[in-house]
Order: sequence, then structure tokens, then C-alpha cells
Amino acid sequence: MTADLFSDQMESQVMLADGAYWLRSFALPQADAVCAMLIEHLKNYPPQQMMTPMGYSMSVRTTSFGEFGWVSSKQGYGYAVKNSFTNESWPPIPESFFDLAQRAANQAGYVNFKPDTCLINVYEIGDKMGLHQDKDEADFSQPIVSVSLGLPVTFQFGGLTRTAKTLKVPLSHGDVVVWGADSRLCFHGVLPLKAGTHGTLGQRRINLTFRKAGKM
Ligand code: MD6
Ligand code: FE
Repeated sequence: MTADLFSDQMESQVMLADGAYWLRSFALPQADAVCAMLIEHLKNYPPQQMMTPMGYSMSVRTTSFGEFGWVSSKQGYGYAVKNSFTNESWPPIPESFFDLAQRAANQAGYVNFKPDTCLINVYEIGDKMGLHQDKDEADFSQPIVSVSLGLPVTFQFGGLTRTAKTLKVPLSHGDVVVWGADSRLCFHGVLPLKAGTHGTLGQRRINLTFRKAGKM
């Protein structure tokens, strides 16, 4: 892959593995509106640092939309119908976010994607996420749709074992990655966020991850 083939802001589609696609700039037309909604939302629903089952504090701050929210604690990883910090249900996925996720899934060949959770991860400078598989969902036939906003970051996309070689994917504001089918359980992670200032989100990256967590 050469830089001149993929100039800035160009919408293009890159296959990362069987069933995994990097949709460059796919969300760019909606990205600033999505960010504006998120900035307002996070004022009322502050993201929280969760604990890993091993007892470490995660670096990213997290909250969710949807019927389910992704949670981590000493009890393990999984989905919960209530936010344990507020004891309230998660607010519904905004319609425009749901539409964006569904269109991205369609673009990657996954028809009829109906996410019931949208995880909001807020990365500050230095925040990262180690290599892991997403396997807390009830049904692996549904893909994962991940929308990147704000500062650029290096996303690692590997194989079905932790030691498989990883691709380093330079994600920018408005990029979407969709993975499912043969790549649904591929290891992935995020390298530490490098210092910078984004025009809309400042010194942050926000990642939205849409999934179908509950039963069909
Ligand atoms: C990201 N997040 O924040 C990617 N996976 O860019 C994840 O891959 C992820 O935050 C499973 C559970 C929580 C996560
Ligand atoms: Fe993940």
C-alpha cells in the first residue's frame, strides 16, 4: 500500500482480512455532527475508567448507548443493561448513529446489521488498548463496526491467534473499520494516542464501536 494511492480524505475501501474492511472517510460527511452530539452527550454522561478483570485500570474512558452497555470489572468483561456508575439504563443509540453503522455494515457486505450497543471510548494522549478479541457477544454472525473520530491513531489488526502478524492501520477522523464472518474473532488493538490537536475534538480520539450483543 503506497501513500500516493491513498491520499488524504479520499474515500476508499481496503480489505484487511477476509471479511474485514477499512472504509476510509466513510463517516466523514457525518463526522462533525456526530462529534457535536457526542460532546454534548458526554457532559451529561461522563465516561468512566473501568477496571480490568486482572485489577488494572483501563486507560480509556468508556460509556455506552443502547439496550446493552459494555462493562469491565473484577468480575470480568461483558454487557450490562444498566450503567453501574449511575444505576440507570443506557440512553438509546441515536438514530443517526444507528443509520451510519448500518450503512457501513452494508458497504462491507453485512446486510441487516441491527446493533443493540454502541460503546463510546474516549482516548486522551497516551491512552491505548492492548490486543484482544471481541467475544462477549451472543452471536458472532453479526459484524463489529468501529468509527474513528478526532486525532489519528494506529489500529492493529491481527489474526485469530494473539501471536499472528498484525497490520498497522492508520485511522483518521471519519474512518470506519468493519469486521465479521471469518475475521469476527481477529485480535485487534490500539497503539498509544500520539500528541496532537484535532479541529473538532481537541486532544482526544473518540471511538464508537457498534455491536449486536444480545440474542437475535
Ligand atoms: C477502540 N475498542 O476503542 C477499539 N473491544 O478503538 C475495542 O476494540 C474494544 O473498547 C472490546 C471491548 C471494548 C473495546
Ligand atoms: Fe475490541
